[in-house]
Amino acid sequence: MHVLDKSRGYEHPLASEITPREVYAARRDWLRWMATGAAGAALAAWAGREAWAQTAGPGKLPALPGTPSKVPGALTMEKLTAYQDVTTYNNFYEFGTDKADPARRAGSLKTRPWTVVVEGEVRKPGTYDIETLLKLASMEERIYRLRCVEGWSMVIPWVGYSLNELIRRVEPTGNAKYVEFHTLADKAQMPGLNSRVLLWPYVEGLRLDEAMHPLTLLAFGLYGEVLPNQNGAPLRLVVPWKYGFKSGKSIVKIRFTDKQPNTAWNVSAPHEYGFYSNVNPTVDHPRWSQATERRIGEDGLFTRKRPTLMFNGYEAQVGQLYAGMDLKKFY
Ligand SMILES: Nc1nc2c(c(=O)[nH]1)N[C@H]1C(S)=C(S)[C@@H](COP(=O)(O)O)O[C@H]1N2
Ligand SMILES: [Mo]
Repeated sequence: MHVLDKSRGYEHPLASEITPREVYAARRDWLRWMATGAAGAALAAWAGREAWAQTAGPGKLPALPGTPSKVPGALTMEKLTAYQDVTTYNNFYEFGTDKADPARRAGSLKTRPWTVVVEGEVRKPGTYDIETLLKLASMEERIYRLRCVEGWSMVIPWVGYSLNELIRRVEPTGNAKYVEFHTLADKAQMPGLNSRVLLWPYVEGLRLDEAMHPLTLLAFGLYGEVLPNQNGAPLRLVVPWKYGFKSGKSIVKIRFTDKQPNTAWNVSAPHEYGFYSNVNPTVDHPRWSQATERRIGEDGLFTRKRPTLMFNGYEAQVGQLYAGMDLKKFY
């Protein structure tokens, strides 16, 4: 509900109607405007500290603040998808295939203690504790579009740091060409593992240069708080120019290899899901078009679908990674 302010002649919401999420979004928009340079670098830095100290997430989970990322392309100005939608409309097949299953069932996921094994073609393999990973590099806020291969999208404010911060520290050998991500597969905690929709564990992979790209995010939080279980707590990958399934949730192992990994979706339906899976409006899924997408939260009787952008709108940042490749062949 909005009221008319007669003295100013336009509508504004009553203070009592402003939710914490709207306060968050308003601060975020203001902060991003400051960070665009309009307000000057020094002022932006000051604004960052002040606004970040005050920023409240939805308040359900422990706070995990990050400073606005300086990585090119990392802060889209688009309207954020509501926290409610981001956390109740999920794909996390380990908890069931219905969009509502993860929010309903992932409460059983134990996120402490948690370790990530780093192995394969690296000079410094090892087992990294979640507390160590949380402190490994400084936390950044990244606001990314997320495009699911099913034809819907969201805009999500993640908190984390570039995966390359971790990769650099483990020192890949000259043989490391690909990175494999294994996510948790524990039947005691994950009822969806009884189904044969996929071969468990859920494995995904990237080429090493894709994994090293600064936009490839190791995410620990969203909306200024730690990740809700249904979004892949305590840590997950976010690769914004690829279909969402490339971004594995609840990662337990990172393996460096010289061979292209067999990934869960590619193994289950190779003609439908390729290893690359870059968002591409000109390469359709065999069963549906990828030219447009439905932005979650915008659905309405007269809402038009949005055009899907090449590399999900990150072409300027990542197009070079695929120079000379036939993207119809390497889908
Ligand atoms: N372990 C695991 N990771 C996963 C999935 C999954 O089923 N299991 N689904 C993927 C798909 S298809 C998408 S679209 C995104 C959804 O992330 P979100 O629920 O946080 O928006 O997670 C990806 N990561
Ligand atoms: Mo997806």
